[in-house]
Parts: sequence; structure tokens; C-alpha cells
Amino acid sequence: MSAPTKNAKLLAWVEEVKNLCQPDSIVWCDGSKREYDEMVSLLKKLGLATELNPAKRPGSILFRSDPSDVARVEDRTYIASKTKEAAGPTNNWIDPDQLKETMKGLYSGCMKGRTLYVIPFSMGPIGSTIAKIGIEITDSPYVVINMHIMTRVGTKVLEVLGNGEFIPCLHSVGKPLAAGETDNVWPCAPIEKKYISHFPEERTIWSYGSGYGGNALLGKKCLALRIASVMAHDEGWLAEHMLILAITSPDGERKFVAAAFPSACGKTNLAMLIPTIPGWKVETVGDDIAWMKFGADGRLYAINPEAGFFGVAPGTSMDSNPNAMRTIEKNTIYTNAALTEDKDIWWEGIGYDAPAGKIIDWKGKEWDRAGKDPAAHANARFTTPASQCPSIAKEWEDPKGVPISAILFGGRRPSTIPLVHEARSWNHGVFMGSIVGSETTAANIGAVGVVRRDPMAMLPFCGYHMGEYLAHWIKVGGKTSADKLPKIFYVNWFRKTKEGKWLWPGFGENSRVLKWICERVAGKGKAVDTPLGFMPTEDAIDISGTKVTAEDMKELLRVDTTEWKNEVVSIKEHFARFGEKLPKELADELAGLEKRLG
Ligand code: SAT
Ligand code: MN
Repeated sequence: MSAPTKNAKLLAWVEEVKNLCQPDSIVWCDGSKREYDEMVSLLKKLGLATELNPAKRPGSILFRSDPSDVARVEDRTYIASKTKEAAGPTNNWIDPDQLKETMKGLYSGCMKGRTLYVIPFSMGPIGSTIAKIGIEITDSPYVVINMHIMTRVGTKVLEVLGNGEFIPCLHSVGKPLAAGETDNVWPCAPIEKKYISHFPEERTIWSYGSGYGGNALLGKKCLALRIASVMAHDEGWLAEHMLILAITSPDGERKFVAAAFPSACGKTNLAMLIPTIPGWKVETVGDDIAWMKFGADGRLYAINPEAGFFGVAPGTSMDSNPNAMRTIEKNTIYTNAALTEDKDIWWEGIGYDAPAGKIIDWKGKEWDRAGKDPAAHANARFTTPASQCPSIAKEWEDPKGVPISAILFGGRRPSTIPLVHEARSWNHGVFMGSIVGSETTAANIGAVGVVRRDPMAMLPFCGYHMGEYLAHWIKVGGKTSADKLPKIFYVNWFRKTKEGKWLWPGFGENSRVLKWICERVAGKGKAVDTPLGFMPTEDAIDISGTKVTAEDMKELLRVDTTEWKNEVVSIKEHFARFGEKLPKELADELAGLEKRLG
């Protein structure tokens, strides 16, 4: 096939990769439905994809990955900047020349027996000034179909690219085929040969050995967060691990909110929330990544650079997230879910018992219902088009983005952190983001109640020194007037009583907290000044019709000075990691908090 581009840099790169990886053939992806269907047929023929019951899940397929290839591999993920210092204390670093040497050895001949696919993709609406173009070269048809859903793929992207710049993303599953050999199981390389590598100065990504999620769909965490965070730093914007939602009050006032939570804290659920307070409406712009830039009016505008949702399946049910359940009714790729006898999917926490009959677990074996092993992998995923989401906001593809009025930070904190508090200023809000963390629970090995700090939920996704990243946040706040900046809030849906009972019902009831946040943004909303920042008065959050008592509310909003003094000690340890690079403004915020605590 002749190449559908004249971009010299792109043509030269494809030629170079072809010579290195030695594929049998090259296909330039056009992003069409026909191409998607052809890939699906191929994957079904190989036995890698199982077609689901068209009466129940039209257009949907199930994959089972290799048991070693089920999640992102953080300890095999590298930021190979020129110096170790540039990658900072929170990233794995290898000298880029050395890493390239090693990886070239692995890439050499790695696509033998396979097709090399060239996937032109746009992160963000095609042609938007905020969007970025990447080209992923991969030998995985599974990656091609997932990229079709998660990004905007195809010939149109090449037209917009012209002779311009793109981000090269090289991917191989790392499993060359011998003559006549075909894949009969999910192809990947053993863990010690997996590398998810980023070369931030060159804006380049090299991934080897994994076919799964964030390791292989290189537009997502690799480009849209790790590389984009470096570009955002240099160009004066923000690339963040945040959902974006629209919220409309009963009087029709509409605002946009972005929120950063570490993994497993309910970002997708919040993005698709159905409010329990009458008259309020929440709509979804994105569930994982936000790129935010200043508009001509001095406000921060956000786009969701993705086109689909790559969500965790277990725990997703008509109770926890009905909008997600409706989104995945059709045209969805499932990975590592269980398969029922009538060819539907099932997982733990789907809201109903596994149906009668044989269930095939995520490893492809008949599931033992009485046994200890789950039927679906805990990180089983759905890949589904955002356009199918019933709560999708009409602006979700607006190339200008949506103006952000509030930014929320949060994590799982059974104690210490109140239900909600509001920053006094931008810098104070950056401080709140910098101390985000989740407490380990009985489910984790090691001490219970230890806080794992995850600044802005970006710990695994920041492509450079975390101290400099925090300094960048401070700098962004100086680019416009304070009244134009989003207000910053810290939320905690996970506070418990001493007896271990949840104090807050969560899910749709979180709309009650969002309502107070909207009121604060509008200059209303009753609040008290506390050492932590502004907090709602005990009657400010509407709890009518819930099981939350006035006593619970008191506890949810309690600031325990002893706990907070311990928190300060823990924050000091956390900040010490950044040494000289800790912005002075954050040290000042910590000192201010310590003083206010008395
Ligand atoms: O596999 S991904 O990195 O895309 C998803 C996740 O880890 O949140
Ligand atoms: Mn994520």
C-alpha cells in the first residue's frame, strides 16, 4: 500500500522502524468502520477475540490477556530524560542512550511474521488548537481497535498533520512469529523484557512487550499525560489526570468542574453521576484526562483529549454507575471480564449474581463458583465510545474546551480529611493538590492507615521532576487574575467512624457536595473559616432525604487538631523528597497551616 502522506519525517520514521522490526507487511490505518471490522474478524479467526451475544451486547467482543499482562507496569515504566535529575525522585530513570541500545536489541526483528500498523491519531478534536497529533506504530490489531475507540484515528489526521510535527509512539507486543506460526494466545513478552519508555526531550515514546491498556494504547497515559505534562510545562498549560463534568442547577446555571483522584477513587463514577438532589443535572465531558489552557478571556479552558472510556469493569453496576452500564451496552471491547454461557459478560460487583450455567473466568477456565478466585480480573476493563454515554455533555468535543470554575482534589482518607474544604487562594489549592494521598486499608499488605502521597494524582504520570511540576502549577496561577482562576476544593467521600462505618453515602449523593461547591463558586454558600480553609457550616450541605444525620455531618466536617498535627509531620516527610525543588510557596503554605493549627 502506498503511504497516504508526504510528511518526510513520518515516512523516514516508518522506513526506519520497518528496517529495525522487520514486519511482513505495512498497513496505514484509515480509521474506517471497515478497518475496525476487518481487525475484529482477524482477531476472532485467531481465537483471541470472542464475539458476544449480539442480542445482548451488539458489536461487542471479549479478550483474555496473558495473566502477566493485566495492568500498567509502573516499575517497568521509564522517564529517560538526559539527566536523572530531570526525571526527579518519583520516576524510574535510565540513561536514554543506554535504554535505546537495550530496546533496539529487543525491537530488532520483533515484528517478524506480523503486520506493522501505522495509526495516525489526534488527542483532542481533530484540528483543535489544543489537540496534539501522535502516530503509533504497532504490531497489535488489538491496539488498533482500542485506539479507534479511545482516540480519533485516520486519514483526516494525516490531512491536518500535513508536513507538521507529530509525537512518534512505537509499540510492539514483543513476540515475533516463526514461519507458519500464528497467535493462539495473547502475545506479549515476559515482565523483565517489558519497557514503557518516554524520552521527554525528544517527545518520543517506545513501548515493548505489553499489549495492555496504558502500556500499549500510547495516546493515553504515555502521550496525554507523561509527554504532554512536559509540553504543558514548556508551553504554559496543564496536562492533568482529571475528569471533567458539567453541572447545571435548577435555575439553569451551568458550570464545569475538573477533578483529580488517584486510581480506584471513583473518577468515572463522579464524571457520570446522577444527582440525587432534585433539579440538578450532571453531564460528562471526560473521565480520566484534562488538558487545560488559558483562553483569551483569561480563564482556564479544558478539553478531554480522549474519545472513549477505558474503565474498570468490576464494581460497575446499575447502582454504582448506570450511565457507564448504558454506555457499554454495545460496540464495546471487554478485556479480562468473565463470559457467561449465553455469551454475555459478567464481573464481581455487576449488581447481580453470576447467571446459572458455565462461567468462563478471565483465565479462560471454567469458573469455580465456590472457590476463592474471582471470575473477572480485578482490573478487567471496558473500552467504549464516549459518544454512547447517555450523560455526555453537548460540549464534549468543543475544540475551544470548556471553562473550568472549580478544581477538586481527593483521595481515600478514612480519617483526618473532612468531607469538603475550600482553598483560600490558588497557592493554597496547589498545596492541597500536592498533598493528595490515599490511606492503605486492611486489603493492603503492611501497616493500615499509612498515607501514600500522590500529588494531583499524577505520581505515575508526571513526565518530569515532581518538584518542578508543582512549581509549574504555582506559576500557572500567576498568569491571570485571581477572580478568573478556578476555585480549588479538597473532597473526601471516604471518611469513616472510629468503628469503621462509612459516614458519607457517596455516588449520586456526592451531588450535594457539588451543589455547595457551585454555590461557593457563585460567591454564595455558607462557610466557616478553619485552619484548613473554608468549610461548609453544619447546615450548609443539603442532607434532606438521606440517611446522613446531623451527628454524622458534624463528624464529617470535624477538624481534629491532633490528627492534623500528625498530618503535618507526614507532609513534611513527603515534601522532603523534593529537596531544593520544593516551591517556596508550598513550604510557606505548610508553615501557615502549622501556625493556624496552633
Ligand atoms: O491502563 S490505563 O493506564 O490506561 C488505566 C489506568 O491505569 O487507569
Ligand atoms: Mn487514570
